[in-house]
Amino acid sequence: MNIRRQLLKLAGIGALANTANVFRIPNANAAAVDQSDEDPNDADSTGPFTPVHTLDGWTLPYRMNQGVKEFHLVAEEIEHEFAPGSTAKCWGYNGTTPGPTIEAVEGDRVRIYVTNRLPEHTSIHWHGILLPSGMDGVGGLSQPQIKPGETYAYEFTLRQHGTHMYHPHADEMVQMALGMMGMFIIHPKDGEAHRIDRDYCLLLHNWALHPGTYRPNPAVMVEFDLWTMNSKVFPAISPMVAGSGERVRIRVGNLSMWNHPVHMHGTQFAVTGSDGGRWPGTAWRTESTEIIGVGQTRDLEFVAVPGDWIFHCHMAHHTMNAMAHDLPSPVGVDQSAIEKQMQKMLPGYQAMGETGMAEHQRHAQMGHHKGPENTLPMMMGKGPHGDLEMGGMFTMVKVRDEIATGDFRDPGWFKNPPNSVARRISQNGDWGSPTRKPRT
Ligand SMILES: [Cu+2]
Repeated sequence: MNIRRQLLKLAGIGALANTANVFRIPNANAAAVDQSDEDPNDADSTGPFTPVHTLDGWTLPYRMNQGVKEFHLVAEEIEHEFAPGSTAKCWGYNGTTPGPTIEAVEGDRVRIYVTNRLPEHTSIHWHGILLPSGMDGVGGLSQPQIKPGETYAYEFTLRQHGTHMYHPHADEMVQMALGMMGMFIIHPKDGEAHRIDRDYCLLLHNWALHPGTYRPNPAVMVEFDLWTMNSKVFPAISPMVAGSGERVRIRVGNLSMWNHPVHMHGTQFAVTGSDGGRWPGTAWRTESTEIIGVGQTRDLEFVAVPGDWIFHCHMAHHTMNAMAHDLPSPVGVDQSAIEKQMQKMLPGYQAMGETGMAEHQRHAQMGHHKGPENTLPMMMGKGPHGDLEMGGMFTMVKVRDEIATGDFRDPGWFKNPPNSVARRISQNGDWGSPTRKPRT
């Protein structure tokens, strides 16, 4: 995301043009890295925070106005790309879905302007944030709806820290289905108890962007086409990069319509917090999979170990792109007769699935299955050893010894040390004498 372009865009919003301060992005401090293994909650505070890195997204600049941190969100229709080959008319904030991450510090007084450039009214609810009832953003209850063309101001003092979200509380079904949501990160006022070297955040969402269409369908309740991290699908989701030994936090929020068991390879993470703030050490859990329920956030923390480690939802359909859900299973079915019939109508048609679906990606890449326009193949992505056969909520944590602090660039594929890669022993299915349970 080009931050400069976003700043220029914000500068064009007339209501804020007349101020002494410019919007700026929160800064990292230069505190030393603390890699001790002691209970982080017992450690001395390391002072100011490490700013969050919104995967494939951006942080909303703010400006100071007489001691108040001012932000400006603009609700508007946008053109969004889920991955090259799939774009849609979505609704978001300040040009993107998810909207920019709001980042502030416990104790801050914040004023958030919300301008509505949508064709219908809206409001914003600050999900999980403790505030006066009239600032809660429920249209019709806590405030009048924000009509098209209007700007409202929300103002409150942040009395907590943690991983929070924002979203409309007006025609919520439509507005969230079209992409209106964002993260709201509040750092602890005394700094982190244990320094975090990389602080990522991402929002999980689902979209009913049916094959061949260009606008998500808000009426769909179950059968979604795209499963996203920060509104992107694999392979368009960037890897999360870290240096070996760095302490990494991944903050995950879920404003989709499903719960997502997020699983990470290569390490065990501690679940250390949520929109309830950072949990006491006695409440931490060591896991490799954590269910992020609808409307929940979770902080996952670990010390990075070298390698390419995948990070994905464990619902197997959530790591696929658009597909037909309601067909009979082709596995084990001889489709040769059907294939001949289909080829009369669709030259080049190839039946698939008799031996499983692994051939899908290869066929799609060879052009055998020209899907509808604006539709991604179900399986995508290439690794150093071949097709990855993935899509949707799937990315990688790439950890390298030589990554510099603050470098988020994709380092390419991991070079495994010699004799540490699974290897072929035989190409004969009768090789060896494995113990098998006799048939009765
Ligand atoms: Cu999922």
